[in-house]
Amino acid sequence: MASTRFRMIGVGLFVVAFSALEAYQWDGGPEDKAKITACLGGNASFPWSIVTGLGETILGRDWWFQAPDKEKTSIATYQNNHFYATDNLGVGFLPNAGLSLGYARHQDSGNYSVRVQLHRAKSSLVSVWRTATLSVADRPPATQDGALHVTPNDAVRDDVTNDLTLELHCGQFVDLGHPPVDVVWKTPSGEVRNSSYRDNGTFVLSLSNPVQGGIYSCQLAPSAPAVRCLTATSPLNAAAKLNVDGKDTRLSLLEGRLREIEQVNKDQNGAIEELTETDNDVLRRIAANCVDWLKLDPRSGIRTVYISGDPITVYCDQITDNGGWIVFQRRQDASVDFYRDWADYRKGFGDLEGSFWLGLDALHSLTTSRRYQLRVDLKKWYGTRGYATYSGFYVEDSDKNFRLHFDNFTGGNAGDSLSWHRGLQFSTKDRDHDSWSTVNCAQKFHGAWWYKACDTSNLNGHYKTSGRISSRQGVTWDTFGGETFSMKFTEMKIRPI
Ligand SMILES: [Ca+2]
Repeated sequence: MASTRFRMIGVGLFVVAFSALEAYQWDGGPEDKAKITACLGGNASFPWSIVTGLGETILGRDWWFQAPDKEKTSIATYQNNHFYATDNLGVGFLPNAGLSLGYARHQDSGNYSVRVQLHRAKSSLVSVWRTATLSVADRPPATQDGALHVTPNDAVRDDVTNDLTLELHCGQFVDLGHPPVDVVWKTPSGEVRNSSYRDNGTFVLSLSNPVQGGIYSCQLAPSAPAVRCLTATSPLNAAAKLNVDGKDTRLSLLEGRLREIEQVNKDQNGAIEELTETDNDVLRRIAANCVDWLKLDPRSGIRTVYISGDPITVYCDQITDNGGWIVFQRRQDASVDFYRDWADYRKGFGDLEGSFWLGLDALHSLTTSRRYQLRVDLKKWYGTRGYATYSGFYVEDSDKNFRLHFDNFTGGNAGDSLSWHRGLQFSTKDRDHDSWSTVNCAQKFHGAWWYKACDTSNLNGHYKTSGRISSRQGVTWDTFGGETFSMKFTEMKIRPI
């Protein structure tokens, strides 16, 4: 008995000593020695995160790679707020201690590990590790419920031609960097349509009015290459029945709704013609944002909104998520230089129909006139789209250097790369308000942003003409491609809550 009790006390002491030693905690990411599979040509990520204990400070992070039967090599480090990747093939930093890889190749299979170096108050340096094994395989892409899936999407009316179209969506693919395959559509009458239109990971078939009812199917094209994630004999296929005959169909409902809107517009146009000049001014002043404009004119375009009687010329996006968005930033080509000074960022620059920055003074006026949500839309060079939304967005005035505020990240497949910047002041190349005393982040990263030291997003960065970059000065959103992946297209927009 005595000997048993002695052993139990011994175990208890050991546990106390062990937990004091292991004060840090891993918080998220693959478990140690986890097995991860990536699609050939696709992305893989290890979103490791570590929480330090009392008296612990993270000094550095290193990532290592070891291919089977090869030496372990360093692939990236993070020191002094900088991420350095030794290989430029889409290696990216995820917040805290995570790593992302793009364009996975067979030779990328192997062990990936992160080493975090901690400094403890009483002792010296401690290194802690976590490892996961990546297998890059030719396998089917991720789809909804493991199969292609056909869904009718919202009917959309074209701004220009006024035609009503209905989209059928087939599949939901992970981002592979390239369209990996194509699908073949069959209409109810047996017509075969090859669709190469692919949007947001989904194959799209557009149908114009009048829409034929019956069964539509999509399946992988027989010519789909056996490379990347698919085999030529992949059985994935799907079908959906589209009923357009009854009055209760979705399409008919939407047509009816559009007719109602058209009638409202006609009524309003009639009313506007009868108004006096004074009444017109009153009517225009009612349009304080793009939701107001949506009721007057459902098309996207340049509009004037009024804040306390002052006009602001803006671009209204009336398509995205049912419209009503004031766009205040757009990048779509390199035609407009975004490496500009404080005065330019205050008053705005560029072309509202092209690439532009609306201006910080206007953004302050708009976002403090009422409560707004923020939406960020992103598009990669191979077409994959992402977005992120935030509630309660506003910026303070010039005296506060347009400090950034919002309540919460409210979702979106691009992930949250802005919360790190919450509460920070805006900086430009000539006005350094960042938190890095010896460096001007706007100069270092060739942009203008709510920099800290320095960024997890940089949408006013240097516009590049391809996705992968080495300088980290690009148009970046770390949780959507990493900090070495520059976007092809961005929009920042606001809508009243
Ligand atoms: Ca600085």
